[in-house]
Amino acid sequence: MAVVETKIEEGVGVVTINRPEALNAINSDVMEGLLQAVAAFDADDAIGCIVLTGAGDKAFVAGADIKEMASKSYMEMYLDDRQSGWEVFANTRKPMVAAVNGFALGGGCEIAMMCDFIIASDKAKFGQPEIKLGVIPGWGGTQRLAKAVGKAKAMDLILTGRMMDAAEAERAGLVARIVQHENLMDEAMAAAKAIAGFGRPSVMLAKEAVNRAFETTLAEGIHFERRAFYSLFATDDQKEGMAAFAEKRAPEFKNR
Ligand code: DAK
Repeated sequence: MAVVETKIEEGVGVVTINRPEALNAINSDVMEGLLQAVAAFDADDAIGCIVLTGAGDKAFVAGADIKEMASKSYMEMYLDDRQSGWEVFANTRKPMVAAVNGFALGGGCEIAMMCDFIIASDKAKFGQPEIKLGVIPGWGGTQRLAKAVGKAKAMDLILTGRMMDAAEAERAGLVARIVQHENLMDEAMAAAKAIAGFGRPSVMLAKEAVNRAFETTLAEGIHFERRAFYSLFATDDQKEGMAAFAEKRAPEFKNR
């Protein structure tokens, strides 16, 4: 069995991190497989949405592999070029949904936050426990967690290393929705299939526009949104979507 498994279902690319015996901790093999799988789905015209999850009942990802990392030197870490792959991962054009089925700790929480939104099982647990290992988050946790939950809770979690459960994560705005553990993949797939069924240009521009909110001023963001909105009137999908509404039928988007 590969440490990263993929399958395609109705326009959704599913990526499963499959190392349950180590709570899906990210070692070199997992990292390479994961980055490669997501990049391939992002480039695939047949894919409209990506779902990322962890194998087994216990963990989404319990972090980077501590045992693999433990003896590394500064230079080995610094010269490891593969880390730039996370920039690509965090900037996919297709939406990416994290289906968090258990522990999402350290790098696991950071990977979930690189996705566009998180659907969590009621058994999920989130945290940035790196402080307990003598380090700090390194895949964007200090930045994305602070933006997601605000300074107070980000400081609490990062400085104490404590975990929060799914309910607290939802209250804090980290999680989009909580579902019963048994229904997690059905719910995540239903959301992803709905997204994959919409017109690709509007989906990708919607994602781009929301992400703008985190990068720029309100006035610039609104300006960007308006121009993106106008541009969609150059697509066949806009004509089809609005005609289908008026004709009381389901639209057939062509991603054009
Ligand atoms: N790494 C390696 N193995 C792990 C692991 C991890 N992160 N988490 C769990 N495992 C392994 C355990 O060692 C154990 O293996 P065996 O002993 O059976 O061989 C197996 O998974 C089951 O775990 P436990 O026996 O510990 O299970 P429990 O239910 O008792 O505890 C736990 C569950 C999630 C509370 C516990 O496993 C735990 O605390 N895990 C570590 C969580 C953690 O500290 N995560 C943060 C890791 S640091 C970088 C940027 C970022 C990063 C790295 C590099 N660069 C820019 C280069 C990220 C760093 C991190 O994520």
